Amino acid sequence: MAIHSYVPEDPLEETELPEIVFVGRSNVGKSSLIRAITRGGADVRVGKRPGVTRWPVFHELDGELVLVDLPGFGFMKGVPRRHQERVKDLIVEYLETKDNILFAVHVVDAKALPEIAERWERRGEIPIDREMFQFLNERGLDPIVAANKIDKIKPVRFEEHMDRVVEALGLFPPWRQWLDTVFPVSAKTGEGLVEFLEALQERVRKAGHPEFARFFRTR
Ligand SMILES: Nc1nc2c(ncn2[C@@H]2O[C@H](COP(=O)(O)OP(=O)(O)OP(=O)(O)O)[C@@H](O)[C@H]2O)c(=O)[nH]1
Ligand SMILES: [Mg+2]
Repeated sequence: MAIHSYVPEDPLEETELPEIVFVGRSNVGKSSLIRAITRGGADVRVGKRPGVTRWPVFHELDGELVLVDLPGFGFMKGVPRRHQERVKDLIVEYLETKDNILFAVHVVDAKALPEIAERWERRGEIPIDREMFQFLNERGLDPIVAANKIDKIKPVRFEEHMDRVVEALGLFPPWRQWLDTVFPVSAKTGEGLVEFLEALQERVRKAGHPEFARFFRTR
């Protein structure tokens, strides 16, 4: 497959091609995951130039389907709050405006999410990931959750930890009842990627594009 990675001038106007959007907080591993599922084919560094870092990066597969690496929302180290707000607005506008999105992949840091969410709840606030997950559902974007960085979770704690991950998203535990929605993965070790790729195949078929399943082969 041929992959063309680029930063579009105006992401809202850019393309009529079907898209799969990758959304999630900063640093959860959106770009790493895109790199992993394309077996390194996607050049995820294109967005890393100063000034364009916080803009969506498009990875066009065979000129037919676009994987959109949206900028990370929420806290970003060393980035002014005003800018963080602008990024969030851009993401919401993007998800509200575009009508060529097949579905969304909501990437979370499975290791860090429970504690972050529990901290927000103690302050009486709705965790931002729960808000985003609900928004994606309401918007009809049929989100699939990539619970990334599972290599950082102690195996003996895994089940209990994943229950807290789904709770952070507003879903009821046990997490195993969400096996068609929540996929524990590690972009670093490759764990869980086969199941995640199979889910992507199923989703593009469901979205009426069986021809795109070839982009997500498991070998
Ligand atoms: N241990 C571990 N680290 C990971 C994994 N995936 C990504 N990382 C690391 O997490 C950091 C962030 O990864 P990125 O892929 O840049 O995250 P991102 O969501 O694209 O971040 P932004 O573009 O800033 O929003 C990097 O240091 C990665 O090496 C994983 O599965 N396990
Ligand atoms: Mg990134």
